[in-house]
Amino acid sequence: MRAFSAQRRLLESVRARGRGTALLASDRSVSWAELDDRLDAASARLIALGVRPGQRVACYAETQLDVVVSLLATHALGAVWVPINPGYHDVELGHVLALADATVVLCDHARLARAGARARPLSSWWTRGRPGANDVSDDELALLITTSGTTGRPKACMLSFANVVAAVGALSALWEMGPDDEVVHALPLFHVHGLCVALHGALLRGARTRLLESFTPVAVVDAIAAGGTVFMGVPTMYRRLLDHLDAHPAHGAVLARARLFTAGSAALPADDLVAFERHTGHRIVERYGMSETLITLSNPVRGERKAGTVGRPIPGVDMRVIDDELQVRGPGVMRGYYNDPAATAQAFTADGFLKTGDTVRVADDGYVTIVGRTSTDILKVGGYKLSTREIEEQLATHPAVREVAVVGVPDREWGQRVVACVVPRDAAAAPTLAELQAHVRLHEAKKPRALHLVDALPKNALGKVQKKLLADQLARAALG
Ligand code: MCA
Ligand code: AMP
Repeated sequence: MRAFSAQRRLLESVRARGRGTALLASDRSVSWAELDDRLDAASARLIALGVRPGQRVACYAETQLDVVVSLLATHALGAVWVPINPGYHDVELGHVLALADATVVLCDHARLARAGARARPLSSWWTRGRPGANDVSDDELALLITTSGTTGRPKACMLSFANVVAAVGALSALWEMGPDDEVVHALPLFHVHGLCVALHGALLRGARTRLLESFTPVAVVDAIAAGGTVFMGVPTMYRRLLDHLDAHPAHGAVLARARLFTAGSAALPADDLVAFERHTGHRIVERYGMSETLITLSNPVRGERKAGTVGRPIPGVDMRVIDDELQVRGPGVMRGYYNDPAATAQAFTADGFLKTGDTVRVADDGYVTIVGRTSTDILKVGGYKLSTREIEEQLATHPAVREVAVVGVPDREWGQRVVACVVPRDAAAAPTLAELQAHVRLHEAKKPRALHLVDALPKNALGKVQKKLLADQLARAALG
């Protein structure tokens, strides 16, 4: 008998489960059977809108149930889901839309006007029509995930059905996810962490998902009190949970009822792992991944969870370290960057390993520690990957700015903080931080949080700004 394709496995994991609850949102809950019906209705509507296999369906909306429904409908059609951060401004949105060339852009009402001629309302699936499904092969694209490169423009990672099903399936099996689990989902649905690890992970293993519209510590405590068993978060979320637990230590006993807490997207400070365990009895499982590779390394659920490490390769993943940089190969590694063979060629080695750009240390027992990034042009703020170049391009157009370099300095809550180092045109009329923030028309997380006025930027013999030097100087100044 022929094995199910990856796409079929993904859909069957929704279609075959019946009357139990699949999804819980603030105002309603949906059973697996209802989800199945809704995805049929949504696929009929997508077909009516002209969507065919391989075409892109973009989604520019806040977290809500209909995002999940349309995602699944897109999977059923063999079309490609392109999530867009709803916090994006026109420039960022324009880049993604130009890149994806989507047939439709599903939007919530607040965003319909911004998204151009192909925008359609996300909800209102109740039009009747014949549901569509197209079987596509494992190599066909399921997702295009945009990610910051070292230039101002994003790149899009091509993730196939096989990538998603094999890699997420392996990880969620390792984490022992199952129908008794309820995932407390507070992550954005437009990145790999929230979309693949949390949502697809739950769907593939038959776990319920409780969608929170946004993250707050109280919402997480309440969700676990109501039956949530698994929480996946970025380190900023754990920092905020810890502040909350310091103020309300009794809530530690509520969180203790969960089965599993995981962290990733940025380094979880070892102190926070220890403090969280003291409050809740739970030792967070830290893991590591990228939009380009899905999750490749994880601490174990059974076995030692080592603070300050991201564990070891998950089943199916090969890793090696060349010149301190981690390289990985495995079932989750993307097919390449969409319509960008040059960037793709640069990202891979000749023998198919992806160069992660992360500097690592490997202990004798094989546990890996992420030490930093090889490039100073990429920052992580609250788990969001940012390109300094994109921010610099906008700051450079401010009339009071002669030269600018954006660097990241360590930040307890956010991981890194965006700092603008500016040489003003006229020292007597230097720009203020507030002026620069107002000038940057990008997602909030990309706005500079501090301004450092300088007479000149340090440069090497080739005239390139020495960002590492700047960042080190600023970090030292902040400590002193
Ligand atoms: C942003 N803000 C800041 C800073 N940065 N304030 C002070 N200092 C900063 N450094 C403020 C802005 O002013 C704005 O405030 C707000 O934060 C908007 O940013 P946001 O990040 O949305 O903040 P939030 O609403 O407070 O939410 C924090 C958050 C969120 C819940 C931690 O950042 C988040 O959901 N992060 C997850 C990102 C993620 O999923 N990454 C995964 C990538 P105002 O409130 O005034 O608007 S996938 C990945 O990395 C790989 C595959 C992996 O391994 O997972
Ligand atoms: P993204 O492109 O948003 O998918 O981010 C991927 C990057 O996030 C990786 O290359 C790492 O730099 C970082 N990252 C993910 N998980 C971890 C972790 N557990 N510890 C440190 N860095 C991480």
